[in-house]
Amino acid sequence: MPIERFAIIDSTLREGEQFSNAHFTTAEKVTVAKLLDEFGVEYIELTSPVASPQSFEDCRTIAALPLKAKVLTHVRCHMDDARVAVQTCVDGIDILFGTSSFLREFSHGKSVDEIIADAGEVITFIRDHGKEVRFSSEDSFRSTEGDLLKVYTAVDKMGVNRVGIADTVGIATPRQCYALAVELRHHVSCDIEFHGHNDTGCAIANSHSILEGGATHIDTSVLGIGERNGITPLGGFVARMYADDPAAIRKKYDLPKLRELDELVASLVKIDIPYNEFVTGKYAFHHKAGMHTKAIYLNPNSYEILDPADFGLARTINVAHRLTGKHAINHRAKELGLDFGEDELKLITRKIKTLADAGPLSMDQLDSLLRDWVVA
Ligand code: HCA
Ligand code: CU
Repeated sequence: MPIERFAIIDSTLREGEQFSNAHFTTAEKVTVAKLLDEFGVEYIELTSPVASPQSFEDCRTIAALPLKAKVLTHVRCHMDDARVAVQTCVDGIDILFGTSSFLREFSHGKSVDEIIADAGEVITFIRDHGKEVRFSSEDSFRSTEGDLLKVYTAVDKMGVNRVGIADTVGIATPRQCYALAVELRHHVSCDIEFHGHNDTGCAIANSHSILEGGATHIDTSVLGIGERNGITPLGGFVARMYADDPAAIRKKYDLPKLRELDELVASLVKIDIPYNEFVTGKYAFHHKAGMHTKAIYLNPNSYEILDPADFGLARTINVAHRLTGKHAINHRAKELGLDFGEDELKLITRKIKTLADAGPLSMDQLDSLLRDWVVA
């Protein structure tokens, strides 16, 4: 599958509910789901209907909304859960079973053959109800490759729409992700989903690498919220894909909605958008050093791979500081309707740098200095 044909499974309303500060009301979930749909994610994943009575109702409510995105819920690979999940009218059900030696020893205690047998019953049941089904192996990267491939091959034959690779503990590297997808492609014909935690900051790189290896679906959440420090952030992942092919991503997603999504979810979970958040962080499009700003004025592409305008945002060029340069100052002067010759500009720049050495200058101070220079 060509890399541009990937799909996003946004899990803000499932993995994101596992974020420490998250507690979404039904109305909030509906608002988030609608905005994700307007943005254009292909799937929206919801908390298990078995989690609580309200979670069950919320699945039904969101599944009944007129969304373009397919609605999924997420349950353990267990008939008790599957029976409840099919009653919620979602489009598909993501099921999960741990194959790592840790989980086999310390969690469910089942052998690989027992896992396959249990999965068979659940998958057949879900398919018989006309729903999409995905089988994912929790903690995939600490499972032996032999066990993983055996389970994935078996569930592929049972007719799952997707197998899921889950980096539950955030241990995987981009190279491992790529290699696993390439290997898996030789064994299964269904789609391949990736769910990656971000404990060591590799979630976006892992998502991109695994797509290059042959995966098709990537789990994200708004601002990356989830267990611990979360998973692949929607904005960062979209930025990564945009860097590969801006036109394709502009067509696929309503990019200016990203800011609304980040702001909405940040306020719901009572956090600030991190200053260095991809795309929507306060300083994501700030340019400062003289060498950078000179080039940015001539061609923004020289120091920007993301065009802020595509995301409904604007760049800021910082002029009033000691790293400034005469091009930046000239530009600001022109914005104020002032015209200086080359020699004067050099003098003004030196003066500004000297003043700024004493401490930060405000834009107002800089503007006054430029205006007063004319008068003087
Ligand atoms: C968890 C489960 C999960 C599931 C991922 C998946 C994980 O909360 O521990 O279904 O693919 O990270 O393994 O989120
Ligand atoms: Cu997870």
